[in-house]
Parts: sequence; C-alpha cells; structure tokens
Amino acid sequence: MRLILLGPPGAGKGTQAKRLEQKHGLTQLSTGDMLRSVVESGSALGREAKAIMDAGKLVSDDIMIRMISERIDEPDCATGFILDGFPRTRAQAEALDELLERLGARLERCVAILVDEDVLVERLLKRARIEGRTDDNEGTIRTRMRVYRDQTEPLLDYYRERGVLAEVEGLGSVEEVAKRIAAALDG
Ligand code: B4P
Repeated sequence: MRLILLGPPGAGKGTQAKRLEQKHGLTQLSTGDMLRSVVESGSALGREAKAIMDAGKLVSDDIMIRMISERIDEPDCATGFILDGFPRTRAQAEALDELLERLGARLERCVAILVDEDVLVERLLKRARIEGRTDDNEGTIRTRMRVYRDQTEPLLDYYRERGVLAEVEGLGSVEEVAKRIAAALDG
C-alpha cells in the first residue's frame, strides 16, 4: 500500500503515520524527520535547512525531491510506504507521480487530516514546551500555516481530481482520528 498523509502543520501526520506503520507494516517516510537528521549532522545542507525551517518556509523542491527519490529506492520501501509531509507543493506532487510511474506503482490514497488553525497553534505551542522544536513558536507557526494554505492546500484538488483523496476530521483524540483514517482506507 502506498499512502500520502496531507494536512496543515501539527494536524497529526507524524503521529498517525507511526500508527499506520505499525498496523500495516509500511515504512514511514517523514521529510520533516529526514530534514531534522540532516540538521543534526551539522553539514552545510543542514545549516541551510535549519534556517529555512526556523523561518517556517519550505526547503527547495530540488532538495526534497532528491531526498525522497533516493529514499524510495531503498529495499524497505518495496512493498509500500506512507509519505508524511511530502508532497507539499505542486512540483513535488508531479515529481512523485513520475517516481511512482518509474516504480510501476500506484498511489492508493491521499488522506488529508483537517484541523482548525487555532487548535493547531495550541497543539504546536504545547509541543514546543515538551520537545523544544525551534520552529514551534507562534510567529513561525503562523508563517507555516500561510505557506500551507498557499502551497500545499491546492494539492487537495490535485488528488481529488485523481479520485484518491479522503478527507478526515483531525479534531478529537489520537485514537478517534486513527479510527477515521482506518475507515477512510477501508472505504
Ligand atoms: P514536519 O516535521 O512535517 O512538521 P509538522 O507539519 O509540524 O508535523 P505533523 O503534522 O507531522 O505533526 P505531528 O503529528 O508531529 O515539517 C517541519 C518543517 O520541515 C516544515 O515546516 C518545512 O520547513 C520542512 N519540510 C518538511 N517536509 C518538507 C517538504 N516536503 N518540502 C519542503 N519543506 C519541508 O503533531 C503535532 C503535535 O500535535 C504533536 O505534539 C502531537 O503529539 C500532537 N497531536 C497529534 N495528534 C493529536 C490529537 N489528535 N489531539 C491532540 N494532539 C495531537
């Protein structure tokens, strides 16, 4: 099974992707986690990525497409994967179509987790207190929401037109949201 989890920052993509990974034995491909590893490595690319992420902007399509295409070729992705945080732009979505075509693979579903913006800001500020992520402050969070609306939200139509979109309410407990996603995948 090949899935995309789409949604605004803090909607719970990472949280739900980890559950789906365990339940279905799929590999979670989180571009946010990949970028945070690169930042930790302290490389020149890491320093560049950190500045962009701390500003709430998107790392360039070229870098992200290269990162995902290399990762998708690894053996643990052969039977399926959950994309968490990718694609975030139309160029990334088109690159993913090409990658899937090259692999002879089909995208089963794009699950969009939708949550009201004020709730998201609260969640991310809470995460900032617990995990200390430097991109979880109110100014950056508002920028990330704007970037989502401008660049990522149009992908809902992209996947709706392809007949693979399932929209899921992301408000409620982690368990409740997981049940809604399971129902969307069955349907
Ligand atoms: P990400 O790591 O993808 O960050 P995110 O959108 O904030 O995370 P997510 O939605 O997964 O939230 P989570 O489950 O953790 O990206 C970070 C940055 O990396 C981006 O801003 C960008 O700069 C860069 N980037 C990443 N991918 C890119 C790409 N493809 N192209 C360009 N740049 C890219 O949940 C958030 C919080 O809510 C957690 O604390 C969680 O415990 C809590 N939570 C989850 N579900 C909940 C629920 N049901 N109820 C209450 N709390 C809940």
